Amino acid sequence: MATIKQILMGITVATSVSVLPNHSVSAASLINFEPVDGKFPDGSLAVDNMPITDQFSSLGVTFGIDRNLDGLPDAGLFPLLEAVGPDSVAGFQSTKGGGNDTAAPGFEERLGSFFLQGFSKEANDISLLISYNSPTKAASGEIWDIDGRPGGRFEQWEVQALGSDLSVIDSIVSPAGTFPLETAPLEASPWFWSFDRPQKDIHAIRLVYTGNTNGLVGLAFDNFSALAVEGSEPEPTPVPEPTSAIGLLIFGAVAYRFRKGK
Ligand SMILES: [Ca+2]
Ligand SMILES: [Ca+2]
Ligand SMILES: [Ca+2]
Ligand SMILES: [Ca+2]
Repeated sequence: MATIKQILMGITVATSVSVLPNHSVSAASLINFEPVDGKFPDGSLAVDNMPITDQFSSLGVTFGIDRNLDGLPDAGLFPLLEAVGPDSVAGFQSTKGGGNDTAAPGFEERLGSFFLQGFSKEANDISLLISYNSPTKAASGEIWDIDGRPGGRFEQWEVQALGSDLSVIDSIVSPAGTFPLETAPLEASPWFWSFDRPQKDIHAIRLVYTGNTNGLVGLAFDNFSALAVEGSEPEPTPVPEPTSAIGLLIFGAVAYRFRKGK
């Protein structure tokens, strides 16, 4: 007769199979531009105003600027790392945070210490391009501080997903920034966007400015989830509860008796 130990061994095997990890998408694909021990994944030191290009290539993406909108990064143009808080270069003005590059109250942790900004404050220098080594099905990210201006002027963005031929296959348009800034919901705050396609056909993502302000346009970009919509990652398969282990024990005992009775 099968001993209790043998039955329990069977349960152990069943249990270890049922909790095989399902970590194909992990939080590691979230790029928040926060260095770990001062460094980015490629080992480079994080320095304010440094160009961001291939520091995150180990996560399957590279960053560039696509001024001529051909889907390819333009030589000599690149987005720049920007440190939170007032310093020599400002990424965005904040009336709610009390100074340049400062998040509205409640969003400080979300912004962290660094974010990404465009090459300059000209509209065509801030078409951020994120190129994939291999296509993705989904992605998400945040554009911060979409401002309004007096006289009905506003900042606005179109986030574009580019297909295999680098044409636009999907797009999302942001809300228009509102004025006055003191009561504007997007002032010094994030606007979250996401794509979730039926198949892996996103080869690049591009942010194009569609607002109607004249000059002095800023881009502040953060919390890019390269391979999945942030927060939608699959949960690890739960460990079977004790009741199901008992069920297995009963099943094992019944199966043994059935075999023995044959
Ligand atoms: Ca950040
Ligand atoms: Ca280009
Ligand atoms: Ca700054
Ligand atoms: Ca602002």
